[in-house]
Amino acid sequence: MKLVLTGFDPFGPHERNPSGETVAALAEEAARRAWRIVDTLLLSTCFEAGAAPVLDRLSRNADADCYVMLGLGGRSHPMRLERFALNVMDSALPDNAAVLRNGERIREDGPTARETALDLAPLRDRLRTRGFECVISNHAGTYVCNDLYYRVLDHIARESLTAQALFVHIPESYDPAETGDGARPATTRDHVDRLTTVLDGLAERFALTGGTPVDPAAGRIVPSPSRGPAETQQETSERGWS
Ligand code: PCA
Repeated sequence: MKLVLTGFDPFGPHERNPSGETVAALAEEAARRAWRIVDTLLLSTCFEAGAAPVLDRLSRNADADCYVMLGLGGRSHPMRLERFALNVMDSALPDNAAVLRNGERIREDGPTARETALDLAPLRDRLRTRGFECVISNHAGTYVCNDLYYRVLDHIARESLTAQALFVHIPESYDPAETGDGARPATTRDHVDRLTTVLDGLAERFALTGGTPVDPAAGRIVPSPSRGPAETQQETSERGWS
C-alpha cells in the first residue's frame, strides 16, 4: 500500500503540533512495514491554503493508494478516526493567516457532508485489541482539519479518483481510563505506535481486497438543504477545532 501522509504546523495556543512531528517519525518506521510512504506534506493551519498542496498533489499524481491526514485533536479525546467532513468553516479561533470563518461554505456547490469510503470499524477494533483507545468520530470539527478533509474527499469524489482518504485526530494526552494512571502528555512514540497499527490494518485490508477496502454503505453524498446536520456525536466542540 502506497501512502501520502500529512500533518499540520502549530496553531492557536499550541507551541507544537504533534501531527507534523508524527508524520516525520512515521517515515522512519515505514522501512519495516507493509506500507510505503510516497510523500509526506507538512501543511499550514490555514483554511483553503492548508489543503492546496494536497489537492495539487492529487491532481498531478496517481501514485498513492491512500492519503492519511493527521491533526491534533482537542483535550480529553482519545484517537479519533473521522468518518465525515462537513461543508462549513466556522471557528472562534483564527487560522495561521489570521483568517476567521463564521459559517461560510467550503464549496457553495458541494454537498453538506462528504464521507470516507474506508471501512473504519476494523481499524478501530484493531487498535482496541492492542490496548489503544480509539473511537470512530462523526464530526471532525469545523476548523482547518475539517476543511482539509472536506476538500480532499470532495476532490476525490468529483474526479472519481481511486485514492482513498482518512483523517485521524491524535490526542494531546491520554485518557486516564486508558493509561490507568492519570492523563499524561502523549509522546511522538505513542502516536507512532498507534498510527503504525492503523497503517498496518489499512495495508492488510488493501492486500486482502486488491486495493479497495471500502465500506459499501460509505462514501455517498449526504444531501441536506438545511444549514447543516445536527451534531452527531457529543465528543466535539460546538464550534471550531475539536
Ligand atoms: N488541528 C486543528 C487544525 C490543525 C490541527 O492539527 C483541527 O482540528 O482543526
